[in-house]
Amino acid sequence: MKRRALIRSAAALAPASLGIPRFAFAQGTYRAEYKMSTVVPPAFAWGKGGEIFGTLVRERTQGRINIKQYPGASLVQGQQDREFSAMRQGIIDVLCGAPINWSGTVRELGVFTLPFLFPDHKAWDAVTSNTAFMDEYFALVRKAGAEPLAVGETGYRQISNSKRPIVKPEDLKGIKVRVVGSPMYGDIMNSMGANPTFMSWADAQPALASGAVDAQENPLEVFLAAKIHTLGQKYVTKWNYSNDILLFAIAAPIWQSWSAADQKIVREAAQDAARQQVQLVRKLFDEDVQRVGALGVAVHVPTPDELSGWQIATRRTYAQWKAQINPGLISKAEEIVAKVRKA
Ligand code: X2X
Repeated sequence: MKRRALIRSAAALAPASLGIPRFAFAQGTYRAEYKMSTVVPPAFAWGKGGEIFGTLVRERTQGRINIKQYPGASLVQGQQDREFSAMRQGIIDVLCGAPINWSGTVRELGVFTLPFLFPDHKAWDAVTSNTAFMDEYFALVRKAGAEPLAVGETGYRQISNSKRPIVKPEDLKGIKVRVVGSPMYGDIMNSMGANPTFMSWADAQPALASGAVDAQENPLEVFLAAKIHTLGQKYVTKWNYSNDILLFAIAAPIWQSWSAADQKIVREAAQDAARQQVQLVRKLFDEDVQRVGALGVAVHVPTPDELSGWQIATRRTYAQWKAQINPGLISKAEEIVAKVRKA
């Protein structure tokens, strides 16, 4: 037998017959577990996306890569705004999260969350599937220390509150609203007349229950899965003001420790998981007015005129944050959106 053929047949036989660990054929040393952080558990489309990803990777690598999900951002004690820096410190290996939560660490990744940037899913899809745009965005993720694999969708964020229907900006006056630790969301709420307060998701629920805050904003799939109506939230306005991506990414040193073949498997698994996750979010989006309404919550769907009222109220904040986040890339997103609007 020729030497090359010998090696090939030895390699084919090795794992089973010689008891050589499967990872011996990979590039680096593989860990027994890779830690993935998600803010919410698999009962939510977001957490489900993470779960699907982990399962697909485990199946397709025959267990070589074992991604374990830690929901509730428990690897950072619920402080979701620490996820990205914890990833850089080696505490988190796998991200399945919303860049809005990382705005204190990597502000330039927050290009998707500007108020009313994406009027509808068609616009959102046009930007997130634009190769040139996403290449540029992914280069920023790489520069920040992670290998980006795929984007899912966290979902359009809607406001809910315990006080009154929110139809026009004046209605938000004096309403204390919990927002995630993003100064941009704070500014948006201020510009709409509300009184924002920053809080982690873990702290938000008791604060709503006790009445320490009057309002919150989240995709309605989160409202439903977390049963926010049981926390005194009686009014919802479906104003579709912000829709972040759900970024699937791997800490750079971990990514580099995997073989090229495994990298390919993991990337494809993330893309498949993201596709399924987006489908889940969209299905819930289509049903949410009816499902939230069925809980006895008053859901207001703004008219186009009411929507432009909100947009006007946030225009200055939009411009300020566009300048601070990434004006070049955001201009490109605006151009893509303008093009599909005309089409
Ligand atoms: O905390 C929230 O509101 C949540 C779950 O939507 C995020 O992590 C951004």
